[in-house]
Amino acid sequence: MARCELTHVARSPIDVELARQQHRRYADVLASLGCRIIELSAEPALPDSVFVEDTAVVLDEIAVITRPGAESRRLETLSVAATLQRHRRCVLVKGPGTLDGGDVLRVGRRLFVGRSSRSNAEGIRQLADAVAPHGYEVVPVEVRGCLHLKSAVTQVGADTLLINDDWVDRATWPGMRFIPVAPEEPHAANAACIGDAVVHSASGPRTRARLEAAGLRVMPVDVSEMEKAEGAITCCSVIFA
Ligand code: CIR
Repeated sequence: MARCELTHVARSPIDVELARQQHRRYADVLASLGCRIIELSAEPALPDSVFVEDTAVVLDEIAVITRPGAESRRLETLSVAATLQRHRRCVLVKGPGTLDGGDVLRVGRRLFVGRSSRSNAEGIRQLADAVAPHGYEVVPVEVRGCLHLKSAVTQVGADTLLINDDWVDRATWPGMRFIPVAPEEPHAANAACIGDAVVHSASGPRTRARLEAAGLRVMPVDVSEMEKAEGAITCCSVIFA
């Protein structure tokens, strides 16, 4: 993890043993919410491989295996594809396309995709081609100042998005309700919605208070070591039915 990719975050020492404990606790929280955990083997040669979200976009109908924008991360898709092909028909993003799963926010039958330093127009086009036959529309979204679209916005309720307004424009989602992150917690817009629970980072207590004030049930999880690697809550899993 010490050799992880970093784009908007300064490098600081990562306690790998603590990261392991946090990861175990994260998996336990998902399991407590009814998820069946499929755990992949560690990839010691791939420093960002804990962030499996970036390697695949899984829908009910198919899985799109990405081609991560960071070259150091391309081999991560092999083990993920080998596992996912037991659950879905897999379609691969091919070069020169690049796509990171962290850029893909699904809201109903729409996939909003961040045009980031990791996901390019060709990758987004290939995703759109793969999902169109299944009735999904792909909507490219401009993001600024953060790594991925889901660093800036995630879904926390049927009609509610958690958002950092500095990084993405809420006009992209007309008709949705918004909960803005607390100003002192810019990284707190990343959350995973599982059933009626919102899994959220323990590093965002003020934002958590806003979620709770909106009537949401929040499960805080400490992912401090993943955050030093510019990862967050959604990055550490690929959640599918
Ligand atoms: C990277 O820069 O690719 C990793 N250090 C962090 C990836 C985080 N993934 C995510 O937000 N989906």
